[in-house]
Amino acid sequence: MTDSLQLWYQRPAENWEEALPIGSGRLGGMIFGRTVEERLQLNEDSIWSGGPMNRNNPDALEYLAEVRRLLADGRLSQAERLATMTLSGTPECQRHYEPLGDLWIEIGHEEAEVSDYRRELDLKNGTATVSYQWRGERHEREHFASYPDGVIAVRLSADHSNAVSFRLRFTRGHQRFLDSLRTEPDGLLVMKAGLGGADGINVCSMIGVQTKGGRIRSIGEFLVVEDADEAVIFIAAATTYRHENTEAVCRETIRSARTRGYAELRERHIADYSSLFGRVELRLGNGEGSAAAALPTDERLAAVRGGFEDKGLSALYFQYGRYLLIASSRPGSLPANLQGIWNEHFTPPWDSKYTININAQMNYWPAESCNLSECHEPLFDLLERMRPNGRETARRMYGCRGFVAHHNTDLWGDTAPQDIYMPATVWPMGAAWLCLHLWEHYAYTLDRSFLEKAYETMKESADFFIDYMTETADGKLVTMPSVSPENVYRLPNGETGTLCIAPSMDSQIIDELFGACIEASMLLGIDDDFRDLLAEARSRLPEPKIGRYGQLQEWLEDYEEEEPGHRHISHLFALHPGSRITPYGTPELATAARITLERRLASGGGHTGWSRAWIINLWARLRDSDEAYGNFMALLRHSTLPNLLDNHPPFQIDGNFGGTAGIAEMLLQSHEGVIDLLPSLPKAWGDGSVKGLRARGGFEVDMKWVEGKLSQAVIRSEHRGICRIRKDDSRRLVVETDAGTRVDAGTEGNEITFKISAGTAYKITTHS
Ligand code: FUC
Repeated sequence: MTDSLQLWYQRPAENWEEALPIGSGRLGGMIFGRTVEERLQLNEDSIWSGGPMNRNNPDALEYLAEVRRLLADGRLSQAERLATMTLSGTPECQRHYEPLGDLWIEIGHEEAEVSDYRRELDLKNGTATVSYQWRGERHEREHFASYPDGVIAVRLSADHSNAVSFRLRFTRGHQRFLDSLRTEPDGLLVMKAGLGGADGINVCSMIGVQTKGGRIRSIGEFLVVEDADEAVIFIAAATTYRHENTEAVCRETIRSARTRGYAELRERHIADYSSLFGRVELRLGNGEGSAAAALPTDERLAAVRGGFEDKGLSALYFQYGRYLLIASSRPGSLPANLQGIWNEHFTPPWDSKYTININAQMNYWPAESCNLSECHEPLFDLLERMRPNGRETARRMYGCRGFVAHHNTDLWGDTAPQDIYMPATVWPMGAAWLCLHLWEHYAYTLDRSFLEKAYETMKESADFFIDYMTETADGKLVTMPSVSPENVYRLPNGETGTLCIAPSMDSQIIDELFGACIEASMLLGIDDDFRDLLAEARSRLPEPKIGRYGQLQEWLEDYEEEEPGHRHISHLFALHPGSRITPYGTPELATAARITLERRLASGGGHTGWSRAWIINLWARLRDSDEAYGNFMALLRHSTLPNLLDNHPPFQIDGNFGGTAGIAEMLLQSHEGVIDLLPSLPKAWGDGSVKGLRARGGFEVDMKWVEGKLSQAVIRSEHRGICRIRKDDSRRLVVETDAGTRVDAGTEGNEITFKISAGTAYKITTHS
């Protein structure tokens, strides 16, 4: 049976890019599905090298005025030369993420003797299975990562008795990166490692085996299972980042898992996981994709690369993004990093940490719209850890109040600049952008007590900019120095530079941040004076400008771009994820944004997975369904690995999350205070339905469409209030309660408005 919510393959994974991810937010595993020697590549989210550091550059404040003066005088290269020394972190690099290790299960079933092989990841239950025929026996392995029980569990079984035998070994960097490894007589393997660096983290991991029938022996580094009817492997890990006695924690986790047993753990896992995953359903097309679903996922992807339309794969990709967020970000875990939690490298690309000039934020774009609001929480916890550090950075490096972060952070919430790399390093906007996620969470949930706390954080970020911004001769308030991530401009004399005054993105982020603080303070009925101060400052921010090509300007000046197809599209922040530029509200700016996108794409833009994913969201906001869809296809064709993980290249998870968010954005928008049903529905998705998407204002929305047009929507809210819906064509919208009572809806321009009571479902139908 092939379910449309499965990724499946007919061969074991040859490499990491083909293996399948499972995760509980804190623990992660990549399953290769091999039959001779299985590899489970393991991660724990707090395995990072080294302790917290104070990297604030002690010389920054002394030279800040000089950097500013050089910049204002147009002496760019001198400004940059000084900034590389004074405005970088000391040392330049934050901490990095590392793997837990590998579990090797030596089974010895030679591939030549294996038939009827299937490896699958079931998104409905959050389980991964490998099954095959070997010498007349059916063998199966099932895996899941349990959030409620804090373990990864693997069950090995066969349809014959005494048929389960294997040898098990744990390695960490070929045993170069661990301090002790020992087995205990009752089928337990214990590993300990110090992760290096002053005040560094230590990890303990335990692997516990339980069998039905047969024998378990502990020999040297190995656990040996012989002639069992069934065996279960439980994997626990804990670090000193969270626990003092990691060994006791692991021992208790394994003890409790063994006591409950596999079946109960599995039941608890599925109940927990599906309570999140099951909130949203998406069907694209009329089931005509089911023939494609009978193909293995890698073959489906290859067919799409060849131009085949596979709506089912698009829906699968969407749900996979939701699966990955649940698997890499749960309350209490660290946020999803550049690789989610799945990383096999000891020195991973970009340290597998948090790049906060786009990537970490993109990871959370689907959190609210795709009904996984609680998966957003780890990002807020990280932001709170950044706050005291960012306060220190603001004071020490810039002499400012408030708190600041630059373009990277790590598990300690480090806020000093990262790298000595001018296109990225000097950018004081990371925390401000993250603060907007707090506001988004409130906008979707209307959780007032959350807002009360979040407001203090947002306000402290705003405080920084009140102090950091300087005034230009014509009275504008500008960030200085800063960069437009990570692009380079060219001056008429051929000189190139990055450091600048008020790149467009900065003004746009500050505009949204101040706007959010103003609204929040009004909602909470506090801080009148501060609100006035912000409103005044906000009115003096540089406005978005249209440049010589009709494009939205990336910088305050209409500079030429050194690389017009650059992957970052920072100056379209106000279109997405911001909300200041909209086709209805600011048509000229929306046109300029379109020209910017066209120029980027014509010059080879969208070449990294996340860049392509951002472009999808931007087109969806411009209500251009053809472009949104075309770029989504390009994401599948050019930036997706056989296991459907995003390929920057290399693997980086943001494209998955951005792609999923982009699909939600095509189906439903709510950033203008009005609910927009199917604002950017691709023609290719002619008929379909979706259940459980979320809209700002506390709404949950189901929709059905036929031949590209809405046929019915159902809207629910846990809050009473006013519901505004955009009406996009001449058809009438009729609103009824679920009990069938007609609801009076006012029409104004292209909107209908009606009162909504908490807990009632409202059905909206279209009539010509
Ligand atoms: C930013 C991007 C790169 C990459 C890195 C992790 O620096 O410009 O493309 O995604 O983050």
